[in-house]
Amino acid sequence: ANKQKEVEYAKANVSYTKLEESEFFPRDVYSFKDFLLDENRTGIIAEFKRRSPSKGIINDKVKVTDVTTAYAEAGASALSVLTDKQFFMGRRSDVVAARRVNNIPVLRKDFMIDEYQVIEAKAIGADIILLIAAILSPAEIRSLAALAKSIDLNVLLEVHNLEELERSIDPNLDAIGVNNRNLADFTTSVDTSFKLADHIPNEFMKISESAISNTVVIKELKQAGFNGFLIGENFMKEENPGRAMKEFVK
Ligand code: IGP
Repeated sequence: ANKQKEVEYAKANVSYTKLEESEFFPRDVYSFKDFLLDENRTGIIAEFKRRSPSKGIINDKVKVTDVTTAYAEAGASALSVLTDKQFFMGRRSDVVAARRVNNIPVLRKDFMIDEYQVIEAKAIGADIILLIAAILSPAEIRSLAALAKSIDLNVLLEVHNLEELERSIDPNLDAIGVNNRNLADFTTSVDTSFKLADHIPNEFMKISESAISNTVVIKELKQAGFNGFLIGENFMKEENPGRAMKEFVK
């Protein structure tokens, strides 16, 4: 068993070394918090998402570089780019492409479950990783968040309810996102955010995720203490998502 562990570690080290040789690995990451609190930006984390499990194809006609640069121009505080292939038609090269043409934080939106993905996130040019409380144990969250911090990445924890929030809180997190979409049945309710707002300790940035489709809700979420608003479908469902965001924030 020991021998096998050694082989595993040797393999892992080889591939980690490769990741660390990426041109993006040594760069200074953008601070998620600074961009969320920047008065000249909107607080919107604008998402590039071709498809979703609940809606099927949303938009597979647009280019990640066109959309993300338009989002940034419209005042996005950060970009969210899906890399999950199976459910969201995402690719790691979408993050690379978004990174090359933008100078705001990029979130690698995926189901992170191991160390490799965290190191890979930095290697492909992401500044923020997502840890989903519903699929990770508190010990996993603690160790993945510590690893992310050790290579300067920002960490966004996603929760759906109070129980997930309380068991997952960790000092290495930067932001806590309340997902308004119930992953079990895909129903959405922004009330999930309003209910949890006051339970999120103030040292963390507060993000509301999913099903945000108008600026009145954003105003109310701001009043409830939220600093960030993750919006995907509402923009991506349009032929020109970047223009849709420009209209939205006008
Ligand atoms: C965006 P919407 O309803 O605006 O398209 O939602 C985002 O919150 C959603 O894509 C999301 C997601 C996730 C996707 C939230 N958490 C975890 C994949 C994995």
